[in-house]
Amino acid sequence: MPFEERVFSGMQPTGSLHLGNYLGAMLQWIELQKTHQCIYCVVDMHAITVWQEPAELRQAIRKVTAAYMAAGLDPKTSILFNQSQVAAHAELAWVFNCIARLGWLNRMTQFKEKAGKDRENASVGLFAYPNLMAADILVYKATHVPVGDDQKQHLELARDIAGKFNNDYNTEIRARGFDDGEFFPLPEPVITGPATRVMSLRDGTKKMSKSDPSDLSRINLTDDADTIAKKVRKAKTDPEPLPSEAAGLQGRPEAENLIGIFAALSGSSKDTVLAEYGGRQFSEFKANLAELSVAKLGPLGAEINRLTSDPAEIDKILADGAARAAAIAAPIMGDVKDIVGFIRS
Ligand code: AQP
Repeated sequence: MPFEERVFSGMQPTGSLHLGNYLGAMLQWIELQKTHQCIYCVVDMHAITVWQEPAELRQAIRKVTAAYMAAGLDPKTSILFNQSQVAAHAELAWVFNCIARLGWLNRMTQFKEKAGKDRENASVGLFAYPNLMAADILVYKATHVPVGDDQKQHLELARDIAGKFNNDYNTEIRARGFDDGEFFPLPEPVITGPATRVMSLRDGTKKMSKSDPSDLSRINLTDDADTIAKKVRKAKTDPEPLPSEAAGLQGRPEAENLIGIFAALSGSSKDTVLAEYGGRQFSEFKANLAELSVAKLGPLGAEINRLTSDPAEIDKILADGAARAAAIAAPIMGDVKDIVGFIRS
């Protein structure tokens, strides 16, 4: 039986959301809302895989929730909640810890990057993070996952886990009436936005990230107009004028990144932007990029600040979303328990 199409995605409340999160994932989330049942989560359990100050984490959960809504997520149409309120995520993650193989996780490049040289000191949670991510998706039998390019490998792992579960427990799955033996769908990444990989403003070879120690490397969604303009002005470039065609961006990662950001924010293509700015200096281009960024992100930041000024309302929205999410997850988790051989009341 084909699976009903369902969308799941999430972001970590590990700091301020930035332009990469917005262009790489959130714009697609908002679009998919028009055509699909969508479940959007603030993944606070993922956040604590590295140390978070509890008081800051609480604020960050609310701020990320506000950012989702400011970007256009409608908590009545879609389900919006924070992960730790739905226990089924942790329950299924444990089952998946027993399905996934160490060798699979050892290949995850994000763990290598985040653990760095001090691997022995990384939390077990950071290593097992992709298993929890697979559980986040599959506990709702979600079929589509809109993410930025950096999450591709984790999505492949989620597909491997779903496939191995379907295979290992095939007899039990069929015995419970899933005649084709497919209990979990193999979730598909949706990596389609205007800028699936936004790079750091300080280094065009590194992705823009919340955890980059340099605030100048990213545009936060709540930066004020002066800060946005300053960051664009200070963005690293090279000494050449801009090329007229995309081929001329080869080997110029900073130029390519800024052109990509301009194209995404203006809803046009890199070719169109280059046709206009080819042969011109970065200073002129940057002035226009700063103006465009402020025009697009200024209202978003103001709305995030307005929404976060009412934490009780945000908490109410999260609790309502968690109850709706838990209702979808409960029967699926119940089936999983039966399939693996647990006894439940
Ligand atoms: N630079 C980026 N370009 C495009 N998409 C991006 N995403 C993140 N950075 C970029 C997408 O945003 C979603 C949420 O990401 P996350 O918060 O769960 O974690 P992350 O990918 O690890 O993001 P950061 O900013 O790099 O956070 P830290 O520094 O805390 O790890 C995902 O869909 C991601 O692809």
